[in-house]
Amino acid sequence: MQNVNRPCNALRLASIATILAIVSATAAPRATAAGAETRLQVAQAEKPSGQGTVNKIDAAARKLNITHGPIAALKWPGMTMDFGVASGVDLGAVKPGAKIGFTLGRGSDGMYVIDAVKPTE
Ligand SMILES: [Cu+2]
Repeated sequence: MQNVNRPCNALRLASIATILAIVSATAAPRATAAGAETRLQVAQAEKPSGQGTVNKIDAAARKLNITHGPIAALKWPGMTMDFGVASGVDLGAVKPGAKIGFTLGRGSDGMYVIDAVKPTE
């Protein structure tokens, strides 16, 4: 159970490398304010989100173990893994077995954390 976060870490690094390659290939010729704004809007539109089933809740550690479907914005496949949960999310509203939709943001250590949760049924 401790190691289930690793596949996502490797994939996350791979997708960061891809993004950096794309940005460095496209940024130089169009380094205008309008170009930067367009890229920002694209980044916001692609905020990572997913759907899954809650397996375990560790309220003290603020972690959820989730079996999630593919997360397209990150090119992650579906998997079962632990996620940290941002402080603004009410874990008291999350129950084992619940089907949820969630969005991901970056924690202070750069890892993805769940920053919003809503039931999907
Ligand atoms: Cu995952």
